[in-house]
Amino acid sequence: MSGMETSEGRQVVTLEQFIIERQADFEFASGELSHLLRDVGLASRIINREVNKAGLVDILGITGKENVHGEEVKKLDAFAHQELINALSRGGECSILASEEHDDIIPVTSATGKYVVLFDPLDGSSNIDVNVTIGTIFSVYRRTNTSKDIGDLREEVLKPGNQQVAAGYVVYGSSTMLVYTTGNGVNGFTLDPSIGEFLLSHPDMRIPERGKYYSTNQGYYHLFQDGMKQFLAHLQEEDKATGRPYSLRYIGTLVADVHRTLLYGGIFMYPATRKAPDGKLRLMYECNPMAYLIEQAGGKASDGFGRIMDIKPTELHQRVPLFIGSAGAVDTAESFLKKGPEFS
Ligand code: P6P
Repeated sequence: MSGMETSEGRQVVTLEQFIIERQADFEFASGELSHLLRDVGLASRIINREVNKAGLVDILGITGKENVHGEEVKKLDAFAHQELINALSRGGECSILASEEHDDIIPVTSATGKYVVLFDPLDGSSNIDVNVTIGTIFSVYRRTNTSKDIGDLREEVLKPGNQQVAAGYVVYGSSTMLVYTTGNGVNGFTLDPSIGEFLLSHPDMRIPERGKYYSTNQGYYHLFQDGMKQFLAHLQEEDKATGRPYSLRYIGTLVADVHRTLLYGGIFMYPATRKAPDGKLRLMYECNPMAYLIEQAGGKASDGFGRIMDIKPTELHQRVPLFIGSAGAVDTAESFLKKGPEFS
């Protein structure tokens, strides 16, 4: 992989260089997906700029609007949503968009692009005001028809995750990283703010076979299925041979919790509860893209009973339970859930 030489003589590879040089790996290597990924990279740099100065200008606080789920939309959410719409519409590679912040699909009328992009523009926005890591998640499908009929357009969006052609996230934390896959492994790029470029910092990311962290909101323990309670007890038992007990880490931003799981191994869980039998996380623009990334890095993603990416979607904003991380841990979680699916 050729790169740019810095003044200190170091070879660095920018996101753009990497995308172009890896283009041949991609089945539909025609350049459009490369342009699309660059469009996402541009939008995320603009969002990053606003996230970093959010505490300094009056962009915090509530817009007074609610999103389709009745949740207050903070200004940064709305800004990130609009930036992604602008970048992806202008880029011309996408003809259909969908966002957590918009109730229906968004046909890009001007473009005849071959791609569909679904995104959560600012995941974890409830953490914005306390300066905790937040993120952007995106999922890319290739169009299979050229119809402009809204019914057909909806069909183009509601595809199982196993038909994704690309997926990724941006994590706005102590540094800003973009992590993505096009089906040939996972690569991570760290933003160098001094030059405004994402530089290859984590080539060929692989999730550890086993980690030492589990991640879930224990506050809902009393609402969990019996099998989930038994799995947590299993993780907390002392057993050096299987690296137990695990430690609990929970940030409350999916992107941050899954990013840590990708780097350190272990398991993240947002399970069903008695009050929310489908869990909280969205299949199309949270669970599917994260599942694609983690599977490409050697891990697994399940709804507790089966593979996330095999779920046939019925609604754009549908929720599913999520168990994602090191393959062994996800398999063990499934074995407990299957023995104890009931809430008692
Ligand atoms: P809870 C953030 O609001 C989010 O959508 C995900 O990023 C995160 O994993 C989850 O909700 C946290 O939910 O119920 O634990 O606050």
